[in-house]
Amino acid sequence: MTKDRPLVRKLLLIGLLLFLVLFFESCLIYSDNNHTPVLQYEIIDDFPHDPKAFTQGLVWNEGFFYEGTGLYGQSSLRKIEPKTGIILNQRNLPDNFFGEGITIFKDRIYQLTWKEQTGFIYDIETFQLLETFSYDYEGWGITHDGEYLIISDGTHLLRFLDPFTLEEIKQIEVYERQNNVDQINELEYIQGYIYANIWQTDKIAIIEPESGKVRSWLDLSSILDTVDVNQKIDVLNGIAYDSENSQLFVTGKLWPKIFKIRIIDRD
Ligand SMILES: [Ca+2]
Repeated sequence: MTKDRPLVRKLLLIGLLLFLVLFFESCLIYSDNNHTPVLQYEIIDDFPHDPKAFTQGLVWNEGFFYEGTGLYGQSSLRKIEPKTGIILNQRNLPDNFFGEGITIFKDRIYQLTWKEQTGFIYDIETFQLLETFSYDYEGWGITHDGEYLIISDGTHLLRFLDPFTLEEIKQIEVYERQNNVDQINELEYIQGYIYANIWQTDKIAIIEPESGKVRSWLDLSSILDTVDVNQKIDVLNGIAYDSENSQLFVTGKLWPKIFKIRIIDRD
């Protein structure tokens, strides 16, 4: 019996070590699962942006930026030449409408308004108003996934609408771990994910459209450090994507530049 004791001790020690290794490993996996990755980016290029444009919607379509601007008395829809920033076409909203997000679906431009519960649909070539529609929530951002319009209302909800009947098909709740992510603003659907500005932050959430889970973040808080800013600026807002050339563009309200960026470490 006494001869066996060192062996028992050895076995117990090995068992304890094994337990500790497995315990700490599981802790590491647990903490990794709890961590939402923050992606790095680099600036590829920049383009002029009207520093008076209170950007509420930004889209790329066939070589041009389309922008929706806000504020009462200053809201507009614009087509812009990227290199020069020249406004090629502009339609102003009536003074009592605060323009919000825009998206382009099958040659029709959809534009939301903030508290007016009214959406406008225009012809992409002429900017002629084709249709108006109404909704019973605040209009913030809009994009589409090729099938449905996707709309944010400043909460953590994203609503999916039929682009023809404007009927609401479903909603998803956006969350990170157990917490809702609200103040969801300008949107862009990019390669199967919804990219969303979060109001009053310099962050973009990258959201899984089925579950609403934020799978990663893009932190753009230092992107304006590269530019001399002499005038008042507001928050990051405006994401556009050139799907043909896989190019991502971002800007902000009253920002003097639109940046073309590349995400470095996609997870
Ligand atoms: Ca957009």
